[in-house]
Amino acid sequence: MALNFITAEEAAMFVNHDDNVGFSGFTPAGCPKVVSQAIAERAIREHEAGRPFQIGMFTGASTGDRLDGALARANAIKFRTPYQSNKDLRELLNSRNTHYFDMHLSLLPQELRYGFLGKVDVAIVEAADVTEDGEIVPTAAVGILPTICRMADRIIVELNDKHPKEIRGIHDIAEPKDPPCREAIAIYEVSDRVGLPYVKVDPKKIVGVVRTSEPNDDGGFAPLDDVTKSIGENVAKFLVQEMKAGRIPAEFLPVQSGVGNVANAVLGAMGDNPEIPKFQVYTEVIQDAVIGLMKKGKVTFASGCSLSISREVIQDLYANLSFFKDKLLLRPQEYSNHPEVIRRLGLITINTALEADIFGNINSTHVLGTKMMNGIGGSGDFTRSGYISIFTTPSTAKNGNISAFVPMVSHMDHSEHSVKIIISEYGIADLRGKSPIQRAECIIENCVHPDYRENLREYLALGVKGQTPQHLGACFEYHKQFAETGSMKNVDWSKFKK
Ligand code: 0RQ
Repeated sequence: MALNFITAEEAAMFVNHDDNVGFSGFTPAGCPKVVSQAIAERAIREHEAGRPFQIGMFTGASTGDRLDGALARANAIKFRTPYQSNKDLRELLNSRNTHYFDMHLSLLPQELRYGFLGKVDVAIVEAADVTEDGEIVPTAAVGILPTICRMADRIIVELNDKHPKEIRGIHDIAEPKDPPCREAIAIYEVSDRVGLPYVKVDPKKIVGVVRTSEPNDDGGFAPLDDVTKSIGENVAKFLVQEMKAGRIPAEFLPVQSGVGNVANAVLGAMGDNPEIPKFQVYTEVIQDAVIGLMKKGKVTFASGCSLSISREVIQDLYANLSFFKDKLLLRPQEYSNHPEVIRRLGLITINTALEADIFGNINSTHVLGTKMMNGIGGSGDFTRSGYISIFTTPSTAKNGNISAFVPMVSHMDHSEHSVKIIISEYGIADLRGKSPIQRAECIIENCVHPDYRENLREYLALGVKGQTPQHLGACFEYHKQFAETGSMKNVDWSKFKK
């Protein structure tokens, strides 16, 4: 069946008001760019004509500005899930002008299949190649692409020639069978393949193919500062200690690392540390640092869901595909983040907290308990099932006026039961085998910024009885004082003293 090449504007006419639309990609990598903008423009025209136009959105994770940003600015979003990090979308959902629900990334494809989230009317997917018999080769990310393509009534392909057709072969595409009696996922080594190098769809569903040459959005990374550098070095130091103590085998364990500057710094520090041997990466987001370490031979294989790398690095990777092709695999998020595989491989998981409490609970998502930042992303998938689950965070935010360590988190994403290690620029809190009070002492002495240490010691000394000495009248004083004065410093506990 011949492919129907159309314009982005023509493609946008296949999307109707109230449709649920699934998008490929994961972070700005692999996301549609031109059809999404054409849909946003269409929404604006419809709104100007006095007609409603909003779509439900399923994505892999965050996307590029030409997808989330454009549709948010056009007020074209009925609901949106899962992770997001676009400024305009964040504003839209925090003002409750769209409905947003946050989900563990590994669960989205199966919950779509189970019918928990409604129908997928249209799938809009970026591809490096598409054939007349329905083989779609994704680009730099996979996300939920296989599931939305299978479930959707209509598929629109954005064929992007910034990604060479020769990347066919770096993807490993499969979908698990659903319960009851789901089969094991046969990934026993980071490099094991369980699927095909393309997504196979019914070609009759491909309503149009739009050609484009648009590159991915390029966030880039902030240069290392003293704080991110120290966090990275502390993570590397901790992992070396664990190896020397025999708790990490000499051949090391595969590593997962989250997204952002801290995550990039951590991997950089692991690469620079001569005591850490060559290692493998089993993660969702492969960032610049991993590619650099692959070139140096320190990372021997990387499996992920997304090549979330800068334009410069992706060009280098494509120019040297023969070097990378047998060292890289991109999988759907259902596989890159699968708890069964994470536990089997024994991953060292490293994610970033927004806020932690002194008893070891983590808030990854909500600023001051109310405003959504980005979402839980894959951090829950990895933390709960990892061999060692580490959280990193700078000890303070906003010029030192926010302590990342508070008496009680204002929203909880990861509980004390899953969090094993917390690391700030000041040091390492090893929470394994410790009671709540021991954890609190360990976090205060090792991770808290010196400006807040004595104040948190005083909180602990308020004399509350019980296994976890949380003072229910005082536990949100840091947040309350910040809302009133703009600083968490020097909270006065005297009125809570017995
Ligand atoms: O604010 O942007 O106004 O300057 O939060 O903080 O330190 O720049 O850190 O970019 O690495 O993001 C947790 C959000 C950290 C991210 C989070 C303010 C701070 C700054 C960002 P500004 P930084 P990062 C893989 C795994 C959850 C999901 C996850 C995240 C802004 O890592 O989304 O781990 N993680 N997924 O000033 C108020 C506090 C604050 C605070 C920092 N306690 N209160 N504001 N900030 N701490 C990803 C995927 O799954 C795709």
